Amino acid sequence: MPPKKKAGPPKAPPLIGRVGTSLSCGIVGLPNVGKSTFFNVLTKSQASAENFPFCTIDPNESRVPVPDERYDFLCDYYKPASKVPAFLHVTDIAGLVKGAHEGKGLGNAFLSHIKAVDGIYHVIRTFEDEDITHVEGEVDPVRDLEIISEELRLKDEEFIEARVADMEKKVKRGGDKKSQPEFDALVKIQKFLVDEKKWIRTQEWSAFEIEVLNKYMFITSKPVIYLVNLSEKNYIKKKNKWLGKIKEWVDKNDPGALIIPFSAGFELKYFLMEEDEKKTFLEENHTTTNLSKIIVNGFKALQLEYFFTTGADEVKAWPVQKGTKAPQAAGKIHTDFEKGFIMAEVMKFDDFKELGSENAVKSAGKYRQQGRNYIVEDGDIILFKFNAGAGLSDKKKK
Ligand SMILES: Nc1nc2c(ncn2[C@@H]2O[C@H](COP(=O)(O)OP(=O)(O)O)[C@@H](O)[C@H]2O)c(=O)[nH]1
Ligand SMILES: [Mg+2]
Repeated sequence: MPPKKKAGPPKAPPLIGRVGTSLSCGIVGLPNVGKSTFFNVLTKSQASAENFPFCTIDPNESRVPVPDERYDFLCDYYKPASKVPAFLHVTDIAGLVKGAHEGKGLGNAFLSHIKAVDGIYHVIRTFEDEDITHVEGEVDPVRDLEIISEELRLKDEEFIEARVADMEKKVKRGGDKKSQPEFDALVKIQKFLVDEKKWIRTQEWSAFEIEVLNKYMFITSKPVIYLVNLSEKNYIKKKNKWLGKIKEWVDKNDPGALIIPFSAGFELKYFLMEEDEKKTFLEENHTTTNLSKIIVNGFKALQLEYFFTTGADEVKAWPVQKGTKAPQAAGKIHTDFEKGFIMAEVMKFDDFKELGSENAVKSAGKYRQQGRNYIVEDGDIILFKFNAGAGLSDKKKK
């Protein structure tokens, strides 16, 4: 396991990963820890809560609306004909077992699924239930964390060893000078991953190193959220003997990573209740469902955010990667918007909510015209102005 890191403020995750907005989180863990229960309740409950058609891409793949009070407010305000929230794509990946990296269980197939996702929900089991076998015998989530994390690291190890050996031939013996910088970066990554047994996401990398990392999409470079599956009773009491040990392990090995306790059993029971029953149940138990928190944080972990376009026709959330500039954000709506970009007229959601209307925001001088270098902020309400002819010809139309 990676040795202890010096304590310090958690670092912002580096921008490692695929570019795009249809990024997905995969649910990973040992068998029988509650992954599928969680996946099913997540996709079904969000589908009904948002009154949005349940969208199945594949039995193990789905997309769930990202809950957001700002979006709800805008929908209430405009009562638009069409409403489109932001979505998080989620994949239920079948259980990994010890030795998966060398093909145990259905090993390699599962690992290729993990390679295909951009973020990981690592589910660990703390609930006891004699009827539900634990592959390792008894319940011990810290041991399980070690097993899964090590399988994932070993898969990266196997990959990088092969890649370094291959490039060594080209660079050292074949005289391929052009590949030297990439080779050097890979050797550095290899030392970190193989010799120090650390995960790529726990280190800061240079821009060039990130470029190399993004060429290969290592599993340990993906952000992880730890989901602790508690029994219903423990979840309601917010108590379980493993919680402290899990936090200790995560702080030591994956500093800054988020741990979210939940209960798949509780969420399932809650989902199956009648609407009026739900409210009383939560009140009586002084508790709440944790699914929204899990979705919102999964979306954030992928370095995604969104801006809104609003009106009587449509209220829509448009996912963009953090740090996206106005013309590229406009390009999400239509490529012509980017090509012919003139400006972005931006209202902050809080101003809109506080002042009550677009006109009031304008009168208060808070409706801003922003240029090409404006970096879009999460929750911005934007109207793009663009030159409609710019996309059609190279010459600028009047
Ligand atoms: N007691 C209890 N059982 C659970 C809980 N979550 C899942 N299970 C049960 O554990 C078994 C395995 O769950 P499943 O979601 O299929 O696990 P997976 O193999 O990780 O996908 C099923 O019988 C579930 O009903 C929980 O929070 N409490
Ligand atoms: Mg399953």
